[in-house]
Amino acid sequence: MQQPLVAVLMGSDSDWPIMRESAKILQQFQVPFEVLVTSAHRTPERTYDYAATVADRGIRLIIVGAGAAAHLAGVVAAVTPLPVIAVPLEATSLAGLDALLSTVQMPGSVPVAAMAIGKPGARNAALFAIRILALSDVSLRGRMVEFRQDMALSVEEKDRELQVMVAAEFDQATVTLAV
Ligand code: RP5
Repeated sequence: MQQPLVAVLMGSDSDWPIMRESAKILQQFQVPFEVLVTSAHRTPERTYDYAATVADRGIRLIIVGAGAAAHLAGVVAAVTPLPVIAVPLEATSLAGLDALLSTVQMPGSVPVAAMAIGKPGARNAALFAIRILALSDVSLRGRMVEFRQDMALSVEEKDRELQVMVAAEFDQATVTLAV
């Protein structure tokens, strides 16, 4: 088993279907990680103990997903010197806006990097962590370059498919096709 470099924390197991997106990206890039459910409110001592020792165990970055009055990322950032990347999650009738504001409005001197609400945020949290790790890992940087190239190719492929659909549906006296 490899030394985990990234920790993926979440306030509840109900956050896992979204935070799984972070895990999927980390696995895709072969970045070893660990996952943990711990709550700033329901298990404050467990959260403190984890945050106080996580850097000493060789973890380099912490991704934190939480919904509602989302204080987990801020509490962890208050305790650990490691960079904390937060994902606000939709868990109440406020659809994640509550978590976004709780996450992003940190007081000065305690930084938390906040991603978008939900799945895109969970994906981006892992990609952001990978970009940071790639600063000192040439092979990881290579995998990131490849990922970006594949993404660009897939957009071009989708455009080709769209052009075919438009050509089939619309009068070409009216629409100009891009290819
Ligand atoms: C937050 O409360 C968790 O991060 C979760 O998003 C939300 C709801 O938790 P459960 O009531 O589903 O356990 O602390």
